[in-house]
Amino acid sequence: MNQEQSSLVLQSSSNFSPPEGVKLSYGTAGFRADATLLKSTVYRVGILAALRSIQTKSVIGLMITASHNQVSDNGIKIADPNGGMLSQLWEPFADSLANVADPFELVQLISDFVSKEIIPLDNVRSAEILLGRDTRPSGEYLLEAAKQGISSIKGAIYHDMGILTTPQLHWMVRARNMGMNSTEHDYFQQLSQSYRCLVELIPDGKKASKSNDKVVVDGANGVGGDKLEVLRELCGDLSIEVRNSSKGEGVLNKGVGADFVQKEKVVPSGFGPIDVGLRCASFDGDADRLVYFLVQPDSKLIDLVDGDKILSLFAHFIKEQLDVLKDNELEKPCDPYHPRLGIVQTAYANGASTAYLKNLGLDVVLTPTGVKYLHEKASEYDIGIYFEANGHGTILFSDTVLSWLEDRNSELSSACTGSEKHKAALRLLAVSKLINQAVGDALSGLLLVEAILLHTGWSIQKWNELYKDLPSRQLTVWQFALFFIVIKVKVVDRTAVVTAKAETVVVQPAGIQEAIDTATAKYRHGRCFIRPSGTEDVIRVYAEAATQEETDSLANSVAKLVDQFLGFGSSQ
Ligand code: G16
Repeated sequence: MNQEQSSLVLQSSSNFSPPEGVKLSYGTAGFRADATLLKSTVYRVGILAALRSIQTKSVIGLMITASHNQVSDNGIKIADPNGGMLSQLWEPFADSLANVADPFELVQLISDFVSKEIIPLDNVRSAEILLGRDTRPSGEYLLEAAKQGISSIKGAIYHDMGILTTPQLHWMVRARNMGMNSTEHDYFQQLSQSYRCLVELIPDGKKASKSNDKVVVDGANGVGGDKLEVLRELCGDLSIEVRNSSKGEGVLNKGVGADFVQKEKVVPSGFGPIDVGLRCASFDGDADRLVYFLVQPDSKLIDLVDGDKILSLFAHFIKEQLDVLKDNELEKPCDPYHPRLGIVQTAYANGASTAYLKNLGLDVVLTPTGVKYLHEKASEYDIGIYFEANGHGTILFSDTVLSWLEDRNSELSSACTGSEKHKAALRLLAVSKLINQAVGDALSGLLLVEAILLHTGWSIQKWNELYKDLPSRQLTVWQFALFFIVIKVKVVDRTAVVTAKAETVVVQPAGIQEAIDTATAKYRHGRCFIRPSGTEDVIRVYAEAATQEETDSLANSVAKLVDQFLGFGSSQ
C-alpha cells in the first residue's frame, strides 16, 4: 500500500475509533449490535467493500440493517458480486478489521491483507459500492460512516440507493454485475411481470374455482410494507392489504413482524378479530423473511405457516412442473437430462416437513443456521430450494437448468404451443425470474406463494394441512412433533458453545449435550438443540415435542441447563 493510500486511511480513521472494551464479530449475517457501537465498524466495512470490489472487479453492496433485531440495534450486511453474502473466506479479515484499535495497526492490517490477496491498490480503475439502508433512524449516520470508509480507498465510489429492503439491494448488485437492468423500478417490473405471467398460465378450470381473496400483510413497521404497496399496484388484481408499514406509529419489529410472529405464535399488533380465517403474512424489519399465519378464533393466538410450509409448497409446485416436463418415453426417449431438485433446511426444520419432502422423493440436506450456508448448498443442485423455519429462503436455478428450460420452451412452442408441457416450462422460467436469485426475499416469496395458491386453488387452511396427508408410506404427522418453541437464554459468553453436525450436537462445554439428551428423552417425540445466536447476544434453545405443554417444559428444562453450564447462575 503506497504512502498516499496509507495517509488517506490514517486520516479518515481518526474519526472512527472502535468502542473500548467491545469485541464485535462477523455473525450469521454480518455485524450487528447496539447502533451506538457501530460507527467505526461500518466505516471499516466500507473499506472492506472497496477492497472486495477492486479484487473481484465487480460491484459490491452494503446494507445498513439489523433486520429482525430491536430498533436500537443496527448492523451491516455485505453483498458479494453474485448478490449473495460475503465470501466466508473474507470473514476473518472482517473480524480483525472491526476490532483493531490502533490506527497504525489498522493500516498495517489492510496493507498485509492487500499483499496477501494481491489486490491491485495502486492501479484502481474503479471500485463501486451500492449502499442501502432500512428505516432505522441510526441508518442515516451509519451510512455516512460507510461512505467515509469507501472514500478512504482511492478510486472507490459509492451510489446511495436510499431506503430499500435488504433483498432489493442484493438483487441490484447481482443484476448490475450480470449487465442487466438494475434499478428499483426494474426490480418491481421483473417481479410483477413474472407474477402476472404465472397467473396467466393457471389452467382455465382452476382460474374460475378460486376467487382472488385478499392477503393481509404485516410489514413489521419497516420498509417491506412500503415497498409492497408499490409492487401491489403493478400486480393486476392481486388483493393485498398492508398493515404496519413504516408510515404508522408503531416501532420497528416491536410486537410485529416475522420473527415475533414465528417465535411468539401470537397475533401481531394491528391484527385481531376481523382477521380470523383470513390469509395473513408477516415480513421482518428488512423484508428478507416471510411467514404466513391464520388468526385463531380467540383472535390472540395464531396458526403459524412458517418457512418449512412455504418450502413445502414451493417444492410441491416445482416438482409438479418438472414431472409434467419429464419426457414421455414413447414421445421422446432420448433426453438424457433430468434436473436435480434438492432441498436445504436447518436443524430448526420441523421433522414433519422433512418427512413430507422426502416422501415426495426429494433429496433433503441440513446445514448450520445462516443463509450463507443454505444458499451455498442449494446452489449445488440444478434447482435448489432452501428455507429456514424462520421464513428466510429462496429457489436457485442453475445456468444449465435455465438453458434447458429455454430450449424446451422453444421446442415446445413450435411443436405444441399451449400444451401442459409448454406451460410447465414457461412456469418454471417465470418462477426463476420472480423469485430472488440472490437471497431470500419476502416480497418475491409472497408473490410466488400467492401465485401457487391461485394455481392449486388451495386455501391457506388446506396449505397448512399439507403434512397431514403423507401418501404412499406409513407416515403420519403423529409420528412427528408438530409443536416447537425457540427461547433465548442470556449467558456470560455465548462463544463458549461450540456445535457440530449442522448444529444438532454441542461439543463444548463438555457434558452439556449428555444433559440435554437426558432431558429430551423424557418427552414423547422430544427433540432439542442449542446454539449461539449470530445476531443477538443469546443462546437459542429449540425444542419440539408431542404437545405444546411438553414442548414448553422441555425448552424450559434445557434453558435451565444452559444457565447452569454457561449462565449467571440465576436458575440455581
Ligand atoms: C439472519 C440470517 C438468517 C438467520 C437469522 C437468525 O436473519 O440471515 O439466516 O436465521 O439471522 O440467526 P441467529 O439465530 O444466528 O441469530 P436476519 O433476518 O435477522 O438477517
